[in-house]
Amino acid sequence: MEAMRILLVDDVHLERMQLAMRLQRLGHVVEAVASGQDAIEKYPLFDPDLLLLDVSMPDMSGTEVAEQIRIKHPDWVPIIFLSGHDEPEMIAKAIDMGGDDYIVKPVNNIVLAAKLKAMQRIAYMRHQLKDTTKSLELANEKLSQQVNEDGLTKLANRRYLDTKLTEFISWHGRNNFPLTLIMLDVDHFKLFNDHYGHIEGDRCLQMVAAELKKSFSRAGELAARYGGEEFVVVLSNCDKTRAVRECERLKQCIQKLEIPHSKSTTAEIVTVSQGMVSWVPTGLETVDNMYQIVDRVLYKAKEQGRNRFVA
Ligand code: GH3
Ligand code: MG
Ligand code: MG
Ligand code: MG
Repeated sequence: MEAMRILLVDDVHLERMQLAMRLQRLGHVVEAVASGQDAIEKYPLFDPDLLLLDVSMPDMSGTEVAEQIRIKHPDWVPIIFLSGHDEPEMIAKAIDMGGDDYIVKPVNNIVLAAKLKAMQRIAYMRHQLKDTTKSLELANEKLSQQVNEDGLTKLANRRYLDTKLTEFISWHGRNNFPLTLIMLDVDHFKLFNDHYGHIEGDRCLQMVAAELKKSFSRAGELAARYGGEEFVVVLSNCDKTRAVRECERLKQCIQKLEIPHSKSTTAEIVTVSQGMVSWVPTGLETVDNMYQIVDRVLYKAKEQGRNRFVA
């Protein structure tokens, strides 16, 4: 049996000393105290693996001590009560009050060792369960993040965008608030890839995405990768006046990145074109309807010479 840190509480000096010695002989580290108050004070300092608690003590009974420790320290530590009484009601009550087991005095050595072993086994299984639960929670968290995230840019992905936009449409429809949808497309990106290579192309998308993430990180704002070199921004409760300002600001932000693009036929740097729609939804629009509409507007921005937005 592995050594345990045992906090022993008994008001009778001789009994306490004898039991402490026997526990030490079994290889355990023992802290022995004479009252419930001492036990409560010692508990956090000693940090025991197990409590041996005398039930009958003058100032504070063992069950009261157990109750207080259970309230103060939610992290479970096994408690074994010690008592000269072997009436079934006493045993049942002690266990009701938060005890895990009960040993009748005089304490028999074999029974003591066996019960310590049982508690140790439970504590060990509990630790294992906790570890497993923790790693499952972490894995779960990571997974649900990955499900909604685009791997390259770490922006929300298309799947998340579809879900959120659907919610936004019905909420704004119900509340009669304006909703804004912006679709952006990197200009001459095929030429960029052809000239600088796919890796640089990926880096360029990451930089544009980081800018979007920074620009639209408040509540009610969502930036997502729609697909390829196309992104979508959704702005809750945003009318056309504000949306125009946002598009202009975004255009400037991307320009300020000054990502060289020597093969662009419209600028020397990477730019984006944007299509924007602001409307008060009826609530019946589908996301595909809306993508189609905003894509048509984006096409106009391309036609008109790129590095601009059309509303
Ligand atoms: P336009 O200004 O009209 O938008 O021209 P464009 O060249 O940007 O448009 P086009 O749709 O012809 O090309 C888009 C290019 O984007 C083609 C495709 O290879 C590239 N692309 C799409 N996804 C990725 C990606 O994840 N990484 C990289 N490096 N390139 C991508
Ligand atoms: Mg006593
Ligand atoms: Mg495109
Ligand atoms: Mg493009």
